[in-house]
Amino acid sequence: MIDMAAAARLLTEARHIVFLTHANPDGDTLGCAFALAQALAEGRHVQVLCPDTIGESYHFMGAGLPEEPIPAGSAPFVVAVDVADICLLGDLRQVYENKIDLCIDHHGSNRLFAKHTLLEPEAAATAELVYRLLLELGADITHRIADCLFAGISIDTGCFRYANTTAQSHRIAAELIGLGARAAELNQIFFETKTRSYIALEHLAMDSLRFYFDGLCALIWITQEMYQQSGSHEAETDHIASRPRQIEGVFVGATLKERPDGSFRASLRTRTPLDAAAICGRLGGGGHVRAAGCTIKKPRPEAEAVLLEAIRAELESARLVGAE
Ligand SMILES: [Mn+2]
Repeated sequence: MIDMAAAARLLTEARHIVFLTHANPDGDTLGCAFALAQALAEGRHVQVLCPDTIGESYHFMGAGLPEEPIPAGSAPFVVAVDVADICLLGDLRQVYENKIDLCIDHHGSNRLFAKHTLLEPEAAATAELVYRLLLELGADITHRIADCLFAGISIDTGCFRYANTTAQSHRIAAELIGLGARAAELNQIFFETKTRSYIALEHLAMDSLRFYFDGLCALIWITQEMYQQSGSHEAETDHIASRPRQIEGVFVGATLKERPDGSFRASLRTRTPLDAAAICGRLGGGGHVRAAGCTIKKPRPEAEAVLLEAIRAELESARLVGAE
């Protein structure tokens, strides 16, 4: 583990730097990689590598970055950003395993796989560390770099709503806005704008909404037929799964997604004091306290029955319904 000053020294001395993001990349990993690459581009060869396709809403981050690949035969300084575990590097793992010089991260679960690690678990986003690192480097924080880092903080804090949001998150975001970050525009892109196919799918799914246990549980279905009708796909369903829990009085929001093989993926979202991981654990799944999932290999009516039974058991152990 190293501190901010030591990390800054390592980056200053490097001439060729490769920045690696995690697979299934989000705004924090991409924002950090592109902010660092832009801030360090002058007088160096820099490159950002991402194991997966970068979503269209993030394309602005790489704009203006010189497309100069690292010269062949050189051994670049390799930096992983927002990567807690080597497994999260996807296809890049084979190439860079044991070759990562520096990891900059905020996950308390970081496996310390890099030669040097700059880690701050209290930070809501790696972008908070990268901002302070750029100050340490005396880098010129352009409005584009400010956009990248603001996006990282906003996305990792759920638009400054999650419990991980701190005074530091707000302070750094405020400084980034002062440096030209387009806060309102970026938040609209990431938290408001939805595709038409997403809205069509959400409409169909919400139409299937049913309440159970006197309104303590709300359940929706997403079927293969709904994907076909809406033109949407499973990657777009994450946000839909959080909708049933938003309803007043609901403690368990359940979404049953039909798989192409006819099995169902249950996504559960709960409120205090209900444990989503405990419900899913009864059916062979798991996850976090407020968000968990499991796979149910049964036809539709039975799938619903076993899930409701697991929910009932958890409602009873939390004494929200009386045992029969
Ligand atoms: Mn992050």
